[in-house]
Amino acid sequence: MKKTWWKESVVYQIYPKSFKDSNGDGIGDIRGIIEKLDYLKELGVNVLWISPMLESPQDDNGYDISDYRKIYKDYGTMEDYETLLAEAHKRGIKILMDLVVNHTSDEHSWFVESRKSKDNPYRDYYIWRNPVNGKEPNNWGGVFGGSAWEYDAQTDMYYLHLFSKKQPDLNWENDKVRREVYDMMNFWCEKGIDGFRMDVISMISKDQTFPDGETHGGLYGDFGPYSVHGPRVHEYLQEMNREVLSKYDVMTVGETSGVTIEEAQKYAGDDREELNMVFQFEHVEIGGGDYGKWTTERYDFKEFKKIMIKWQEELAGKAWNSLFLGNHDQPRSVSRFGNDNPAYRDISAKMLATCLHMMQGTPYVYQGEELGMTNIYFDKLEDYCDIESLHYFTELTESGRLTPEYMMKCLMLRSRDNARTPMQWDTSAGAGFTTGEPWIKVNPNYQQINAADQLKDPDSVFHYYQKLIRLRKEMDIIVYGEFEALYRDHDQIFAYTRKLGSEKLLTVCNFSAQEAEMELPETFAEGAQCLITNMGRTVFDRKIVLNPYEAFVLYKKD
Ligand code: TEU
Ligand code: CA
Repeated sequence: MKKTWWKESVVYQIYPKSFKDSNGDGIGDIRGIIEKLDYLKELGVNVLWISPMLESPQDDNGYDISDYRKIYKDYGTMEDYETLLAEAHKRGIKILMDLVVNHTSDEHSWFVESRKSKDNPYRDYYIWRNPVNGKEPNNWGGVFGGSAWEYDAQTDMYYLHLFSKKQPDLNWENDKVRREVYDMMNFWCEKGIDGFRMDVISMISKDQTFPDGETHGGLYGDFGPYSVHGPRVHEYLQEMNREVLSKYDVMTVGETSGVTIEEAQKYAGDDREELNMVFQFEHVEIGGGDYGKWTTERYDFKEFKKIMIKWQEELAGKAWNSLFLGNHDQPRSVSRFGNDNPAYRDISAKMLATCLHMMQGTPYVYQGEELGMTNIYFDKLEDYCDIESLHYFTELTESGRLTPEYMMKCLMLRSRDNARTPMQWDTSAGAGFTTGEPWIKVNPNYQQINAADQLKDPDSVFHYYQKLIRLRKEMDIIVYGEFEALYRDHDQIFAYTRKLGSEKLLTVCNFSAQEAEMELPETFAEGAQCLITNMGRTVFDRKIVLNPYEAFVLYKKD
């Protein structure tokens, strides 16, 4: 297998609004990130993916960009950004920019021009369609609820927005749009960034006939089959690769929700000149009910295990995996896949980290995950800030599909705001995130869960992550070893081996709050060395009774 730095990296995702506020206005900023670079260095990560920091009216916290060459004023200046790049590079840390080019903000100058008239030179930068029978051009619903089309009286036409109406979709069919995007990417590469995380890159090409989608009993039609992995997406990415990516030593990861194994190989296959890897979402989309993610049902462990194993096995030798359990759109991983009850919080956070970080692929740590930060469980609608949560609360309760009480429970478990509460740095007011009033409430458990305490405690979740990251740096087998699943049908245990030459590794994780019995595979029953354990186990007999959420990794060299 070809060795490259991005296969050997551990990425840390920063959500800048909630990471560290340096000037007391309650909003995280670039100076704040610079202050914490030493913390990240100590954790051991070597790549940062920072969610969008460009000029934006913040309808979707920066995923609505109004100027691709300007830093958002509340985050700082271009000079601050250049300092951040230099300071990160000094510490051996690379920076990925979040590239949001499926859509812009409606306040971007291109859209301001585009909506002015049908013959404006920027008209075709976006997707405009005539009304059909006085209504929307088709039945597509947007990802945040409502129709995906917005009527614009100025020219009596509709524009497409797969996300909020303040996020009009760019028209990638237009050569000029693609040229603008590549020029902008080159601009940032020249500035010295080290790669891109590409926002909903799988949606940039749309079926130009814009057919109605299936409603599956819901209010709107599904645009999926016509604009996810659309007809020209691979052609565009190959062009982007020629025009930009191939000219620099950059790392790329595409956000491709709904991607299948076959499709992932097209985006990120070793032999294709598109992206380095993609995010697949099957494991975080388990258990979608009639209303997608809005359900209180807990995930099914066996289903989860099956999906994780499938991606390990089927991409092996063909494309590279990205490994994650959380991000800024997902609930906190310990609350969702582990157990955030104080009795099990630390131990299950460590178990989840063990399971993920010993797999093949590039691991992504979402800010605060290295502390075992949990969901916030807001019980008042006023506390929520995210447009997705607020839009769906209205849409699903007003249409009588879900009761307000049930929807509040869904939000507690699934709202994106769970991941967006401020980083918990210490026990001071504002959790050390801000000296002012934070833009979103701090989780009150910052007194128990915070970086300052964990840095002092050698047994903390932080130090456990630090060790996992160090092991990956030191051992090729963790990066390149061949994956093999064990006990596939066990309903509590997730276990697998890795193999490289004469080296072998065994990872064992108990995903349940009950004890679990197992038998060690023969090779590991004698003379194996324990690389890491979340419970201090020292005896590894043939028969083992695992404690709730116990995890360990054994190593053997023949
Ligand atoms: O997310 C894409 C996406 O599909 C998400 O909307 C996802 O389905 C949803 O968050 C699950 O609840 C990306 C960004 O990660 C997200 O933050 C943006 O809101 C979105 O694109 C639009 O740019
Ligand atoms: Ca600030």
